[in-house]
Amino acid sequence: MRRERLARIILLLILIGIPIAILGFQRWLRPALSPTRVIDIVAAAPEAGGFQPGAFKVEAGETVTLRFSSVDVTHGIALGPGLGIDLGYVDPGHVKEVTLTFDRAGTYTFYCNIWCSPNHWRMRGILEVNDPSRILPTPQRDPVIEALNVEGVNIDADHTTSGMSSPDGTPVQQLMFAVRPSALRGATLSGSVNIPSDLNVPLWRRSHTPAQGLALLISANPTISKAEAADVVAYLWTKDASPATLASAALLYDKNCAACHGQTGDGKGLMAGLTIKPPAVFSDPAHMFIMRSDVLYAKIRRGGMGTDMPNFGTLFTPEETWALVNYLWALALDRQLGK
Ligand code: HEC
Ligand SMILES: [Cu+2]
Repeated sequence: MRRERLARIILLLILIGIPIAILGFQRWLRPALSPTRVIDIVAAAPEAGGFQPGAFKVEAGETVTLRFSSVDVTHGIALGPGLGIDLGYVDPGHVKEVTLTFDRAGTYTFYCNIWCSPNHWRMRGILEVNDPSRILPTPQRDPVIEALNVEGVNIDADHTTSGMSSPDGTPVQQLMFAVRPSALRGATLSGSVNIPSDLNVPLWRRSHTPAQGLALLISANPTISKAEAADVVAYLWTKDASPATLASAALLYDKNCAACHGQTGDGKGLMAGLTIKPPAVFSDPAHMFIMRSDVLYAKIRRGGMGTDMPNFGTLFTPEETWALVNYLWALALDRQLGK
């Protein structure tokens, strides 16, 4: 009788004790033994609370271990901008961790990069790095967006092809292409065409539309056909991106953009029906011929205004954003990827 009770108590101790011991090890002992601070972050779909904690602070120079776990579905965990950290999938009940030291003050974003729910793209948290020697956090000014403000460019202006004319005054019907402009064909044509000097300046192209380039090219080559001129413009707008840049942009695009904009840029991603405004169609050259690279850049970094286009300025570096812009041109203008 007595023995039986003892056995029962021991069994109970084992049943309760082991989980508590494991939990205790993870929660208290491991952080206490670890030379670095361990921060546990629990991921849940945004409607179930998102990341907990959603924001935290570390000191510059401090080494911290971030441990991500999921309580509902599989999430993908990445950290940016400029950290190059993508922890991949975190399945429910599993843990992925990373140990790092931030050498400078700044604000970083940890975010989910797989489509875990319709609200997936709201799934973000803030990691603030304090530098005790410098009280103010580094300001996040973006010279490209500031220049657009100074120029008076409205990056939210409606420039869909259903409008009568594009913001730069080009009548839209002029931009309906019978044949898709092709950077590939343009590359072979470009040697025999008179290319106005502006068109060879990357900064000029960045702040002008392909439609403006097309007009310049046609006036410098009176005998060229519109289709051929469009091919040459397609070549000029895509020639500077290296295959490596496009390959890394493709990874970012597939994870962060394709669910709305479609993998080929056709605007028909899985989430496309759920956005307030339809996602832009990058594979439509008529749409893209009236876009400017710096405006695309600004839009990606700042996001839309109540359109469901998320802001990515806290996720990606300026370089990563330009790579994405180049990738959009590649989708629009038939630049072979990886060549
Ligand atoms: C949740 C859906 C969603 C995701 C994810 C998304 N977008 Fe968008 N995007 C939109 C919608 C909707 C619009 C159209 C409304 C607007 O311009 O604000 C848009 C517009 C844009 C525009 C403006 C283009 C134009 O012609 O006006 C750019 C550039 C853009 N997205 C790039 C991206 C990139 C790059 C990514 C990934 C890093 C991305 N988007 C992810 C929904 C999304
Ligand atoms: Cu997600």
